Amino acid sequence: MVSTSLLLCSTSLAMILLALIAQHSVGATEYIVGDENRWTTGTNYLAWSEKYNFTVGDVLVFKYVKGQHDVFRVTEETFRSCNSSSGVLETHATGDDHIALVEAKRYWFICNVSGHCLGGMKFGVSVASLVEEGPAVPPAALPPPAKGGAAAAAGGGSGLRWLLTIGLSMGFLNYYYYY
Ligand SMILES: [Cu+2]
Repeated sequence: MVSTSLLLCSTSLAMILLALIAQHSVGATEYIVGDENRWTTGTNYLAWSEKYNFTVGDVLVFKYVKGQHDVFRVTEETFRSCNSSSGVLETHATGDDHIALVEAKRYWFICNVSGHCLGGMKFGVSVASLVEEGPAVPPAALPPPAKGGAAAAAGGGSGLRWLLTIGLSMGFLNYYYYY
C-alpha cells in the first residue's frame, strides 16, 4: 500500500515536471488574433492583446476573408495615427497570416483597409524574452545567474535539462524499487 502510493506520487511529480519541460522547450504558442472573432471589425483588440503573455517564439495568426482585411506591422507612431503613409514594417494579405514574434520588444499591428484601423482593428503586444518567462522552479534549483542575453538563454536551457534529469531519474527509481 505504502509503496503503491509512493509510486503514484513520484510518478505524478515526474509527469508534471515533464509537462513543464514540454511546455517550455516547444516555446512557440500560436495565438489566433481575436480568438473566435478572428481579425475583423467590431472586436476589441486592445482587450484581446491584454489577455495573453507573449514570449519570443510565439506566433500570431491573423485569420480573415482575403480581400476584406489585411495586416500591416507598423511603428508605434503609425499604430497611433493609423496613417500608413509611413512607418510600415511589413504587410500581409493572405487571409491566414502567420507572424512570428522573434524579438523581445513591442510589436504593433493595424488593418490598412480604409477606416478599419480608426475603427479599432489595431493592437500592440509586448513580447517577453524566454528567460523572464522561465519555468516555475524554486530559486535554489536555478543555475547561477548568467551574464548577457545569449548566456542567460543558455542558462535557461540547463535549468530545463536539470528538470529533465530529475524527472527521468524518478522514473528509473520507480522501476528499480517497485518492479
Ligand atoms: Cu480590416
